[in-house]
Amino acid sequence: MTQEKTAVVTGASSGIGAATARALAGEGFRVVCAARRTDRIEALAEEIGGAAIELDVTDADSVAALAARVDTVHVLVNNAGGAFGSDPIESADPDQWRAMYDVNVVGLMRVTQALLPALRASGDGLVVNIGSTAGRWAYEKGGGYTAAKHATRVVTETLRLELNGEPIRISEVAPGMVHTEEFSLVRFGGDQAAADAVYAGVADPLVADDIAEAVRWIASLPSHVNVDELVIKPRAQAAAHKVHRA
Ligand code: 8X3
Repeated sequence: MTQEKTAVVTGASSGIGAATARALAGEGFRVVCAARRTDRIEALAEEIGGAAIELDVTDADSVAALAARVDTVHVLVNNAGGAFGSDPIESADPDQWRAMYDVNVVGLMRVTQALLPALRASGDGLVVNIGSTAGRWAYEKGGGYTAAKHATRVVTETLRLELNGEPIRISEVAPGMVHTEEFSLVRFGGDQAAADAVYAGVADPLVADDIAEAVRWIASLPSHVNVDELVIKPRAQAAAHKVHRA
């Protein structure tokens, strides 16, 4: 059976998702770019010769509609996610915490559930979950996000256990400080100065392409090689609280 290999990337409208879609297309995959903002994913799909499918990972019908349009998937990159708010636990907004759990954890679970038949149909599937160093350490005013990303990590491990014996690899790529156009801006509710302060004085934070390259590499490995987890930080970041600033 000859077939072009298909990759699905969620959250493909910007940042790590868009860069990963480009990198996988460069690796020869037909990439389904999935996200809410159709104008962006349509432009990206045209650029890389892939397809665009509107997707809201927090909406069960939207996820079902995606699954109905793909019958074979070799690579699923669960990238859709984000941080909302930067309050200490004492004053944190439960709705923001729910929203973070919904997109980073339940959304990932929903998409994975829905695409498992297509991953199995490939005969050689790979799921790459985009986690975070926030799934490895705690920091003040990040409780809702770090809790969600710790969950992403555990869900990834659980899936690997549950699918053991099947021809599906399960990886987590966990980036530290990545300077993308939207991540911090969204976290700080559109406050550009607050978003810029995250990266102030840091000579070279990671960029989306750095993480995309890691996903591309994992997807390029022989089928018996499972990269369980890959933590990637910029040289300037030794730990959550240890970032070298000029
Ligand atoms: C993003 C990394 O440092 O903002 O996932 O938690 S951090």
